[in-house]
Amino acid sequence: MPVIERASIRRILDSRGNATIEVDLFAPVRVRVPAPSGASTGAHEAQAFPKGGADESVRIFKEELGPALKGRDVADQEGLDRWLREADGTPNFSRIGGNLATAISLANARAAAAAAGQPLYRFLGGRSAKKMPFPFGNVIGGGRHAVGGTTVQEYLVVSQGPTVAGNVFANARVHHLLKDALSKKFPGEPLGRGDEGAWVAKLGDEEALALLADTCRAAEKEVGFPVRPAMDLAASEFFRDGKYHYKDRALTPGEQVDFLVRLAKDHGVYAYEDPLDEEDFEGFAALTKAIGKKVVIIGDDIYCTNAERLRKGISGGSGNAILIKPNQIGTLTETRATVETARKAGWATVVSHRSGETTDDTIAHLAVAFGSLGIKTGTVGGERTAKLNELIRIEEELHEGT
Ligand code: 2PG
Ligand code: MG
Repeated sequence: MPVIERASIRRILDSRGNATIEVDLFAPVRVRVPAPSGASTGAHEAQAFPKGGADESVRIFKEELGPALKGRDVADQEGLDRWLREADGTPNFSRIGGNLATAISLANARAAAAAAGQPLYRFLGGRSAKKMPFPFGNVIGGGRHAVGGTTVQEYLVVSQGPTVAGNVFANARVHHLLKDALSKKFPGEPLGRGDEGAWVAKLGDEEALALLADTCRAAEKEVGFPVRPAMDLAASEFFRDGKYHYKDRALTPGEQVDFLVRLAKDHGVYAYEDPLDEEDFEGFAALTKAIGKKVVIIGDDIYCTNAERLRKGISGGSGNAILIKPNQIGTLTETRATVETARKAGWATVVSHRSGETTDDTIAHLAVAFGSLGIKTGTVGGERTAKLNELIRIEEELHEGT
């Protein structure tokens, strides 16, 4: 395979207006991969940027990593990823920044796929990459992604029809229907949108779920296939002094499990992400024991795409699915190892965007390559539709058998 002839970097905007970085590799064809950033970050995830921010990552790349990339064979992904770890020298990429490592690592995969003349999903997933993920679309939000919204970070719609194109449009239909429902509920009041394009309104947490569940039922009647509600609670963000603090109540971990069991039953919840604090492996296990046969229980902040933490979760039954965000761990090789650990244990994977995104579409390819159950990447907004539209194109390509 070809070698990297040249590498460059620049500081660009993410969707929140913050600085992030973007890496170009020339091998010899140019590939380009930027990196996104989270707001509700897990305590155990890679540090996105070193002290000094994106500027410091740019400096390190220009002075150190960029020149050293020259001459590397793009076929050696694992060697590159090991080298990135060594070059960083910290457990959480705090010296060079997890975003820099992720952008270099994924750009190399893009370069190798280009050299092989294959789309990335096929290059990484082989011939068996043909299952399309269900899109998980954020439609009502709060938490750290919005001001004045729900305590729960995300209320999502998961459409489950036969095609990804149909599901993407069904999710968008729910977003539209919710606009109508919310304008009717709060006549004349302004209606906002959060970082991921979800509606932000003065709703209680169960009220938001009930409204979403009703709207999903209405959409389901129109489209004729299952359209289900889901939630990313990002519960660590409102867990303080041993309790989960909602606007109208504070719940102990045991009460939180009972509350979520009841909500799932009353509103037909399809999936819960981060339903409990990121250190509460027992709470995750109790909830999974209670409803894990019917509900997808996804760990995000608790696992941080980290195979070691996931193994602990698997051995204790703390969930049945894991959220996969490459920049939580920093390299493609480690991301793949985590996906493989999940697969062997029979856990589902959901590949995810970050709240501060770019128009990059790499995660659409990863979700197909990994054979993931889902992809969480919003419903509307250019940086979200970049991934959703790429899924539609991939599906078309798979149909044509190219
Ligand atoms: C999450 C993500 C994406 P952030 O919690 O799952 O929705 O948010 O990128 O802010 O961590
Ligand atoms: Mg999350």
